[in-house]
Amino acid sequence: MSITVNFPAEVRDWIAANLTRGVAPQAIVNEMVARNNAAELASAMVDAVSSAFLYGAPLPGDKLEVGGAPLSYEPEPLRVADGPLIQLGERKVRVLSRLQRPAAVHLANFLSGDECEQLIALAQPRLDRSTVVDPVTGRNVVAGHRSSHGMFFRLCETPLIARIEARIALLTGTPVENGEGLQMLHYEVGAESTPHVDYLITGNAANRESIARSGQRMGTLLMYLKDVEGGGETVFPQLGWSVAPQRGHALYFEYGNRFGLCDPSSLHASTPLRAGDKWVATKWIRNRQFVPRNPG
Ligand code: PD2
Ligand code: ZN
Repeated sequence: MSITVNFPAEVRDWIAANLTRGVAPQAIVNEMVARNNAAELASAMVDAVSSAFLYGAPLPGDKLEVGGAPLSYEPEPLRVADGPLIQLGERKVRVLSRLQRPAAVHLANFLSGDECEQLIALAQPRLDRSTVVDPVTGRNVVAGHRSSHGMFFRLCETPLIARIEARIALLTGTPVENGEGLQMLHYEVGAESTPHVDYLITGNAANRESIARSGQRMGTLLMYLKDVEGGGETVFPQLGWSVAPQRGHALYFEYGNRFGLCDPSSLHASTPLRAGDKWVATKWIRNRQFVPRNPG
């Protein structure tokens, strides 16, 4: 049986701030109990906020159902056509492998060699240190977990980019407008991206505003623009699965379901590059039209 209790916004935000700072859930419960809260209630409140973080779901409102069904992610099939070959406009791509959870497909021949080289040439002069949103302040900061250099193209910025974005839309069955601008990443020896999920965790105001403007992220397409000589694999630590970059190959994985919950098994990373360099183009796809923070 479940009961509904009041969940004051200031208590919820205090729990969210502590989780964001990395305080262990049990330590937060202990602190609440020390402040004369019932242990079951404190646990339910901390669970509700940490599950919202885990699944990229909105933070709980001012009423909480204690003893109700816990949040959990229900997997859905990939929105990509079946079969070993997929025709995307004038281009035929080959399926190398598929995975059920996270829903993923690894493709060969997604980009031509010439397209890879053109993307690199366009991005090279505009590279900067990669940044991420700081989970505490919501500001853009040079990423501790991302030691690559990067840049973003605007949507359909050049005919080449518009052509590739149309291909991505065909592959994923999503409108071009749902895509964020194409991100280019360049890794040199030693550079890596530590384990993270690509969906937006609702613990900071910048992410919540971004979700309010454009919806949650539901999928990621990684396009590899160059073979790597050592390291630099995209890995999924919860699966023990890794993908070695090869020029023209792409990896598409989906993590957002129709209930707006996201799949924590999509946790992934790029292992430290040991030799050569690595170029990758990333397309993050929202569940509705992407509206940038500073359009223009
Ligand atoms: O470059 C990669 O393999 C990689 C790994 C993890 C890229 C991203 N995440 C990303 O762009 O989100
Ligand atoms: Zn990522």
